[in-house]
Amino acid sequence: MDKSKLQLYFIMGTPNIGDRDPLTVLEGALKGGITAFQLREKGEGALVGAELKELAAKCKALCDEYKVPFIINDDVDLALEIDADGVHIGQEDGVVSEVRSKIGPDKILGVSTHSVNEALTASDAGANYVGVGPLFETDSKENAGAAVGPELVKEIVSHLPGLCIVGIGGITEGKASKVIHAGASGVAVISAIAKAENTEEATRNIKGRVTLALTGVEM
Ligand code: TZP
Ligand code: MG
Repeated sequence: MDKSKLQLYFIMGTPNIGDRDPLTVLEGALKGGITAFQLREKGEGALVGAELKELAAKCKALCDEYKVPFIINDDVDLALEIDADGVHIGQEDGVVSEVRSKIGPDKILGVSTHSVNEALTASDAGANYVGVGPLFETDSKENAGAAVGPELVKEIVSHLPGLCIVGIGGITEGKASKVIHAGASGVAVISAIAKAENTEEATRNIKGRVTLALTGVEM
């Protein structure tokens, strides 16, 4: 896939944003320069059924306006129903090769991985990119497991240099460059954008750090 689409990958669901309107938060992030968006509707109060489908369709329409890929977490059927650009699954969410067959060759398929072996297996089975983490401590995911540090990104890159990797878990503006320097194509964040007071500004700041780290012109 086009690696540049992973530079700043925003993940959000309604449980991450309190009382705020998800489309307002998403539009702020799009204006600030996110390069991909994943709707991850999980946890207490998460939307399901028709409400989820309605939100997903609105998020897709908004992402389309900004030409940013729209990816759905876990729900392969919903991704197909609303013609999302892709789907992201974890290790317990199905067999990667089966999901690839179901969505066809053109949609983006991302897989959460926690080791070199999982990354290799996902890549062989048709994943376009792997998520690696949690790199740092996070409150955004239950049972996320221990923080593995950017070193795991480095290790996976050394074994699979062609693989698109996005780091995830506890990534802030201040930590983004560490993740890129470890060899990731980009950073995936929930709270650094979803919980920011000014969504657009926070997004722009993180994006700036990622861009600088990728071009190697930091001072
Ligand atoms: N997978 C591993 S850590 C995580 C997910 C979905 C949560 C990331 O959220 P935050 O707020 O950016 O730490
Ligand atoms: Mg999952």
